[in-house]
Amino acid sequence: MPEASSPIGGTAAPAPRVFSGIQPTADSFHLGNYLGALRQWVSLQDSHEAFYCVVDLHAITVEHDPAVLRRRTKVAIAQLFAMGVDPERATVFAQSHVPEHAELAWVLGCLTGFGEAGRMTQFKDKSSKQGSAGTSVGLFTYPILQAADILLYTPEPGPDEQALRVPVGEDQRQHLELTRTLAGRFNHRFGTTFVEPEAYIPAGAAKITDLQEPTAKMSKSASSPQGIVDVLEEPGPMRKKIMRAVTDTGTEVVYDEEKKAGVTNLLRIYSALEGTAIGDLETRYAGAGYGQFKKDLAQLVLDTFTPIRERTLELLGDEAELDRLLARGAERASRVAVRTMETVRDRVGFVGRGH
Ligand code: ATP
Ligand code: LTN
Repeated sequence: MPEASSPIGGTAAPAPRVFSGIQPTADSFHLGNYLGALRQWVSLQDSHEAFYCVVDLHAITVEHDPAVLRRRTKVAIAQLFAMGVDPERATVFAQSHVPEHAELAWVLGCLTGFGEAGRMTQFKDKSSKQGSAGTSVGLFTYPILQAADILLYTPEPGPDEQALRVPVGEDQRQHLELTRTLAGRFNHRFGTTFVEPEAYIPAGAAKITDLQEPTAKMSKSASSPQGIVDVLEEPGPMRKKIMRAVTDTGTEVVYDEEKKAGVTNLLRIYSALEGTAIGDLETRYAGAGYGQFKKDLAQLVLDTFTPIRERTLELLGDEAELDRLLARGAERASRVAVRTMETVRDRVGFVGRGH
């Protein structure tokens, strides 16, 4: 029997690994990112060897401004630390600092069918918004780069192999399935190299919807400013947005995905932030009306995000320190990525450089 895993630094078997990535495509992360993914990043670092990546290569799959990308990458990193990702325990880095990501993506791309890549729903959504002239090949191969991100950090496969967990929101499930398929295909053709990663999707908070359009995902690129609650938002506007969130006719605070999508979304957010079951919230607000419910929810969101905003601004005030932390993350990530890539090159049949 394999020994139970222990926290990093313990003496038993090594901790399972966790890998996740987020794009620096906005001036702030939002409530959906926080509840669907980032909050798990923080809690998983206690029990896992964690690798967290700001995926700037993915961010150029749509048109971008270089200066804006550079700033957003720094803001993204600062927010991760402000939320509680600990640079001592977790490896936090920028994807472009570790060139093996692009190299493995090429190899995996050569194992991916054209039709298989064409079935990715995120590509279909995003390319329909860009129009065919604006859709890059990079947007098409985006999920393959994501598979490479994850598989570079594979633990050693074998009978006692450690898990490779990937905390993401529900919208990423299909990309995770593709990653598993590609890992299995590579292993089958070239010998067992990768552990198949597992999606780690939080129940309940996996999909937070737009405050103004409660059937659509809250999204950095698609939501209107009124539909999205930014982590770095000022308290005044944040409160207003929640008070103005679309609810439904009627007054009862009850969960009903079909008939009351707006209230249901707010209940999910409340439940995830406070750690209270939805049923208990329904009881608490029975007969109280939407106003009181929204007012309390706004306060809860403010209490959660205000310290994160303040800490982010503080961290951004010391760029030299942020750069130092990024360099350290890149160095740690490279140690793993370089080794995986050496094995991949050898298995695929590339001639060694013969030192
Ligand atoms: P974009 O609109 O640019 O695609 P996004 O807002 O969807 O961006 P991503 O950078 O794609 O954000 O996602 C980062 C992480 O947050 C992913 O793990 C994703 O699953 C999760 N996530 C994004 N939006 C939501 C949401 N509305 N509810 C739950 N999780 C979400
Ligand atoms: N595609 C993801 C971002 C992402 C990612 C990853 C997530 C890129 N590489 C690796 C998990 C693991 C998104 O759009 N949210």
